Amino acid sequence: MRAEPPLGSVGAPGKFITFEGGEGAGKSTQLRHLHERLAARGIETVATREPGGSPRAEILRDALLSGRASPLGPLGEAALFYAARIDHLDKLIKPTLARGAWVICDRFADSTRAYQGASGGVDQKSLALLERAALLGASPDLTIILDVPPREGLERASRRRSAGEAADRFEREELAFHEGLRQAFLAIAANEPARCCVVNATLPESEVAQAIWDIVEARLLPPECAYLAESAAQ
Ligand code: T5A
Repeated sequence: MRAEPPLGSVGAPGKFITFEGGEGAGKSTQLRHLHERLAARGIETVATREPGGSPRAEILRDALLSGRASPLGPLGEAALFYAARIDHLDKLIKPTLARGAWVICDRFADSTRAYQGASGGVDQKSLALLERAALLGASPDLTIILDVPPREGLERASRRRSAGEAADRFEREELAFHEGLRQAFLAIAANEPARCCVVNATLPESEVAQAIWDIVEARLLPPECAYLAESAAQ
């Protein structure tokens, strides 16, 4: 049986931060910036991603992003994203938080809500059941939602791909699918303001990084903690 302690603010000493948004919003780029800033503060941090993040979840990532799982339909794919997430939580996220390190993760459950739910058409009730069974109350302490118009994000993602590399199964969806995603992420942020912050990701990379750092400092690093971390880093 899986252990039940909730993550983040209620259950574990470490902090759990997720990055969400559409294709090419800059999540991986900003994850790297935040990792560096936290390290400079002396905070041990593990950077990870979804789908994936543990060896078994990486196998499912391959099936999901290649499109081999798409004949299962959006509900079947959602179940696979959750199968991967259960392993990722059990093998990496929960043990890391439990020993007091922080976890920063490129995508998490909000992506399933947006991609398979709002844009993929899986009904909210089925997704909520999957989420409840798999997460057992676990939730990020903070979710940064990087907001960028889908056309711009898709152009960035396509520029970044090396010549000859194909778009993945979700990048190949129509623009309307990506517009729906953007609205879904904004709706999640509006519904859960205590957990989510929207950042304008059309700004230059360094400005986005600074905006994220300001949020992390204000929400997760109380002044006395920032002082201690600064002393430890010297
Ligand atoms: N998925 C995932 C689901 O459907 N359900 C789920 O439950 C989960 C977890 C994962 C796919 O799986 C789907 C969603 C996705 O389609 P992925 O390969 O992990 O796919 O890729 P994504 O998460 O979609 O991320 P991307 O690779 O598209 O982009 P990022 O990480 O958001 O962007 P990044 O940092 O790589 O930047 C893209 C380019 O833009 C530049 C960068 O240098 C890079 O070239 N850039 C900027 N340019 C201008 N201004 C800025 N501010 C910039 N920031 C970055």
